[in-house]
Amino acid sequence: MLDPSVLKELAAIVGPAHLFTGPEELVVYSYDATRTASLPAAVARPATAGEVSQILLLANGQHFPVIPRGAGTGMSGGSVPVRGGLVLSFERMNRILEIDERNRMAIVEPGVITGDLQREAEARGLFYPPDPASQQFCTLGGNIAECAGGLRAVKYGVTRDYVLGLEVVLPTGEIIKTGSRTLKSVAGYDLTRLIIGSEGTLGVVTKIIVRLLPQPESVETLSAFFPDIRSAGLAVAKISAGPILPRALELIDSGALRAVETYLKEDVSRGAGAMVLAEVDGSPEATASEAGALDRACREAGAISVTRATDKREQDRIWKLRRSISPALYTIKPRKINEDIVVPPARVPDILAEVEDIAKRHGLLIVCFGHAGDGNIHTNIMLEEEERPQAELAVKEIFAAVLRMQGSISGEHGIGITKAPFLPLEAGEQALEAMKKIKRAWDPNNILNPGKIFLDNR
Ligand code: 2HG
Ligand code: ZN
Repeated sequence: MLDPSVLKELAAIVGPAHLFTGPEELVVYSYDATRTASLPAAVARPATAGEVSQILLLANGQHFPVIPRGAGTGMSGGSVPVRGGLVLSFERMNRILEIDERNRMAIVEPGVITGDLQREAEARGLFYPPDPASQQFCTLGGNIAECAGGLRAVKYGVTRDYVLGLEVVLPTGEIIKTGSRTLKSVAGYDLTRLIIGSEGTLGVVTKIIVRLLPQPESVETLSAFFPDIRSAGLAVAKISAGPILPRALELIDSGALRAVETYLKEDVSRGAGAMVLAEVDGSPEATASEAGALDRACREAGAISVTRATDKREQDRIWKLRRSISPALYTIKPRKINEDIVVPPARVPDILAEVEDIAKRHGLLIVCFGHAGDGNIHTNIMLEEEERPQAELAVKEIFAAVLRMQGSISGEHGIGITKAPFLPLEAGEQALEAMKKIKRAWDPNNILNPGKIFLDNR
């Protein structure tokens, strides 16, 4: 609940048309892609950094939670208002302010849809590489909060590799700038990187400077089908250890293949046991020769068939299939616990074998797919509600195996609420305390997105 006098002040800051308190509106802003929901007391849609600053000053004085929210496509509960309070939604701060072609940079507001920036860049012969599977719906502000990755991360890196600077409103209301409009800068602590991936717990991003690359001249996509996940894993390991760095290297197991085929009503795999998708880019000569080498590597690992596509429409069809897996999995069972574990790339076959073993021992269906080229596997435990206890045991065992292999419990979805109980296992007590100290220093009243990352930040 927010005090009526607070609601009045909020309405005065953003304008009454941009403050919502009606039950239907609150429901819309209560959940993310984890399908976990918790109602906020109100939703505000600010239009400027100045308005965000006034809101945070008010929240800091009155001690109510503020939860920044992009498009709600997050996969760890990062934008779910678990302690009520005020959701800050950025639908009105959705402008691409500038594309600086000469310096290959763009200045955007946090509510810009990632796919819109990609299209605008492309129209100018430029390229914004980070491509989370939800790129047509998610926002750059949300991508920064969780340090989103995507399919091209294996070659091009993740969101943090493209952000040069930010405008951020601190929980205590100050508006600061981090980084600069340059490709390099070592002027003081790297606050840009501290904010990226901090899941909206340290500051509210109101402006973003990103780096763009030249659009690659040519792109070639390979789809390879395998009899089983082992041979597909072997192909990934072979390619990862070889001299070619594909811009995407994805693995899809049989469960994910069947789900997406049902969802899209298309028989793409003709009963294959696994699929590997790879993409290379560069000059036409280089892509042709690299695609040829990857084709051979897949066949040597046991591929049943390999097809190559240079046609954009065919490539879009293939990637649509891949990007549809996450929602398609709900055709198998009503619930999913999706993890985004990441291991050193050479351990991909080992972690796949471990997960298969864990699934067998607990009698669970665990679907594996994703960014195998950079070691990031989406392990989705598909379940009926009554299977939850076994699923929770399986999660613990999967994380233990990942940490034994010197991996990480989250490659790109963040800790949020779903992984908060497990962060201490990976970070260790002292590093966790160092993180909490930062949180306490920046947000002394714990108003910004409380209940995320840490189970308790005192
Ligand atoms: C993807 O790569 C997303 O498709 C979603 O990160 C993954 O649902 C998932 O597990
Ligand atoms: Zn992913």
